[in-house]
Amino acid sequence: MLTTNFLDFDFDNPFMNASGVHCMTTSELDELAVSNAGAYIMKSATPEKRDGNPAPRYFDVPLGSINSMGLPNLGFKYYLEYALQQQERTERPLFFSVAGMSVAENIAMLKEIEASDFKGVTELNLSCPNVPGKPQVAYDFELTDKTLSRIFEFFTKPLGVKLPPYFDMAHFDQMAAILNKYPLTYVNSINSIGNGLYIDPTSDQVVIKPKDGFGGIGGEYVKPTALANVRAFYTRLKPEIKIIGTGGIITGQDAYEHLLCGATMLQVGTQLQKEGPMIFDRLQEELTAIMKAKGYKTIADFRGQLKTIA
Ligand code: RRO
Repeated sequence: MLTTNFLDFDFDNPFMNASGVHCMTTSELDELAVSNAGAYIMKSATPEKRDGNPAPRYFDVPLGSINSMGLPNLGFKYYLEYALQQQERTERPLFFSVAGMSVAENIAMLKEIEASDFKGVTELNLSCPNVPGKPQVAYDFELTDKTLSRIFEFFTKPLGVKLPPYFDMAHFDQMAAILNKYPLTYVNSINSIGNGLYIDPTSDQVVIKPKDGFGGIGGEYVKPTALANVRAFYTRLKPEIKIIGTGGIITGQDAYEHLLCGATMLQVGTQLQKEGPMIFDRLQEELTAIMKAKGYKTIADFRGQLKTIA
């Protein structure tokens, strides 16, 4: 019932982890591989291993989460080696995430992916909000355009981009016009809402150490923004560019709403961190129940069919 065709492959269901959650080490990745997630993605890689920001750097709060991890990861080679091993064991495409600290670093990693035997899809993270002194690339429209233009001079494998949330209709229009120039496989909206601030009510203190408590917000807080971004890009991008919907998926109803806005695959961050990989069983049961109640047999029956008021 939840089968999802993406990248010419039938995934059992549309659910995945969001990059960053439960995917830093091979043991976490192995747990996702055997879970009931339809697919999974690795932590965004930089060319070399990074320790990231000082702890505490991730904090669960009642309506979501705040993080300033600072791109801790085990380095590009670690993830490429894992991906090459895993793809020998399965037909299911793997998702590889890269987040270079500069255009040159992104180009260098993508050149290695292009030259390797990697057969999956690469997600270029243009929206990390947490590296001190490094603005989110995709808030700089010219830099995004230049980066993609340089990448598609040589990159021929499937590529998606992870975007930050936008909050203005003019920005949706401008970013969609840039993305439509390139042979992208997908757009993933949204990364965390950057640089929020959460205050502990008893201690009058921030809850994470880096950047005096400022960090990316995820979870229930971000669903309306995520749905708006999914819808805005679904209605503006050429049909070859699919949408991965990420942000505020806690229940089957949230997943259903992302699909109604036009998402093809769905990623779960904050709530996966709270519940662990068993969440994928619950989300599938809840989404299936909603589809049955509404008389839908497949996701294609309602994907993108959001109603507006005449
Ligand atoms: O590692 C992080 O701090 C991080 C990244 Br790269 C990202 O893309 N989104 C996020 O919320 N945290």
